[in-house]
Amino acid sequence: MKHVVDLIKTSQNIVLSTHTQPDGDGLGCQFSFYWALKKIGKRVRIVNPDRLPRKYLFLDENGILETPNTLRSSLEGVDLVLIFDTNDPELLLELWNSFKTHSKNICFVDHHSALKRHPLDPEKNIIDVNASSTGQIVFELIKALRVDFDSQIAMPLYTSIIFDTNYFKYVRNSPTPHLIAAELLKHQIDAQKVHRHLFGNHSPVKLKFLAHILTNIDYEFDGRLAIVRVQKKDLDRLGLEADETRDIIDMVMDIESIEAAALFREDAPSQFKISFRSKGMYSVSQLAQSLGGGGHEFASGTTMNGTYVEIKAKVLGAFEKIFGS
Ligand SMILES: [Mn+2]
Repeated sequence: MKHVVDLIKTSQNIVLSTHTQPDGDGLGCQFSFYWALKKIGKRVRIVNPDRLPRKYLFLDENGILETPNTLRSSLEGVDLVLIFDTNDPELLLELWNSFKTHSKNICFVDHHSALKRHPLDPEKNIIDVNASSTGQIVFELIKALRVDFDSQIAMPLYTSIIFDTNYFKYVRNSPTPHLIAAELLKHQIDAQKVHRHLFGNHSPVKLKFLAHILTNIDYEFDGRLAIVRVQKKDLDRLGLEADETRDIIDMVMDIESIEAAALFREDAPSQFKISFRSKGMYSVSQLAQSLGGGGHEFASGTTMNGTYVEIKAKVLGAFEKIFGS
């Protein structure tokens, strides 16, 4: 952490970014760190590959976030880019090239397994696979910078922790997420509001959509693997964002009899984002990497091109290695 802390201290123009199709963890880290860096006089920008999904608008009441289409000024002269919640440059899309061209330094701050296809210098980046959220690492980073927490800094970070632990469901048997959340709650956060935005914002249409998806789950390997398919035509017909599908796989994982799940989301014709979850008996990190993606031991994903039938066959082939023996 020391290298990154020193870099932050000596940098004046800092850009904060996160992966495409952003989630509550990466976004929470960005907004928290934005206000922390502002407090110590840095010039900070939040620049992401994608705009904010609807449910996260509450984090950006000031309209700070920029995307490649809405840049307020060029990215020239940036001293440091900090990238939260991924260590995969491909997930920055075309922004990665802009950052490489314009920034003196780029550091990843993340809790996903380091990728074999993009090795990182562990001295110059912060990768902690034991952290339950990237927010947990950012909490330590803010403390190391000796910035005092206030509600503006604490609320987004609380969002990170609540989101990535799914309300403390995935705490990796560590007291740390609870301890950090308790620390953050001392700073006048409207926790109920955060919970409502993250988990209580379904529309009637979304519930209808869920009913359809959950009715059509496929089971493979004697019911040990659940397969969920989300078709673009259904999202389009109902006017739902892709982000609205993010919580489905966690609902499916609540089925007691399954050991793992895969969700296929069609983002464009013949282009799928596939999410993998495991209850802990089998790792899905290597499985995702073998299919061109990455992630955590028990929560990972990839994107693949081809028809649903072709891609499903490839994914089942990869699961065969886990379940087949
Ligand atoms: Mn995360």
